[in-house]
Amino acid sequence: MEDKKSNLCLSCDLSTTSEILELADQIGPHICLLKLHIDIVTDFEYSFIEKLQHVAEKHNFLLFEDRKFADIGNTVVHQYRDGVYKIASWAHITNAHTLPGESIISGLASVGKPLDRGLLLLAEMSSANNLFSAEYTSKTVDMAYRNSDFVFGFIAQQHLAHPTESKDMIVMTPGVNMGSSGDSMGQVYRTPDLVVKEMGCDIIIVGRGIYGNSSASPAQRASMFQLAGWKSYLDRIQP
Ligand code: 6AU
Repeated sequence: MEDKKSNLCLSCDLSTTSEILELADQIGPHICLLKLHIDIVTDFEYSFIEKLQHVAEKHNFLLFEDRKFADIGNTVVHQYRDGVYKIASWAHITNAHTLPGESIISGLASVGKPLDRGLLLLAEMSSANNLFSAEYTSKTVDMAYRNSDFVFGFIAQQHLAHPTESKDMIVMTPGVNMGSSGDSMGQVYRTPDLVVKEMGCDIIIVGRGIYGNSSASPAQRASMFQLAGWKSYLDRIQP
């Protein structure tokens, strides 16, 4: 983030490997992180991962697989490590729901920690009328701090503090756009300024705001989000 003056994560929800690689290369200079849903890629082959890693190294960003694990420990071990995608072998960061309880974290940690990976917990969501409650969020925060050798932050809509721990965790926030308040399927958008400066979030996750319908190019849009996100961040930490 510091090196690139960017707290922008591209949510690269495209379904072919060529589109992803092209967008990653165009947007690469503006982002600190690229988030994928690898299971929506229609022409996946493992060689794609090597190509993506090459682009990530070229532009100095990390890879985040938005897998939202949500099963028992033993099952998530396999989902994270095995199968076609071998997520743990390439994704620096992944995320999980805490609904199944803390064993989901120990399962994922058994695979991810030896590989120096990190986990985000879903503590809140951006979608309208979701079932997250203040109690669920606060229990998720507790779980994160109990497992802070592997969990380093949250997917959430605001800064989340622990009642007694002073160390901060990172908050990555989806549902960010400019000039749109949502989509027709329940997504709710807020601006970079609102989420970073007012709500205390650290990283903005932006998908269609960058590559959706617009007269500006994705690189121009990404540059706009990078500048807006970073300015809001600096305004917050050095007012
Ligand atoms: O900017 P968008 O609306 O095109 O894309 C938002 C991205 C999608 C969602 O799967 C994801 O962010 N997301 C998440 C994540 C990152 O876990 C949680 C959430 O609450 N809302 C949300 O949109 O790839």
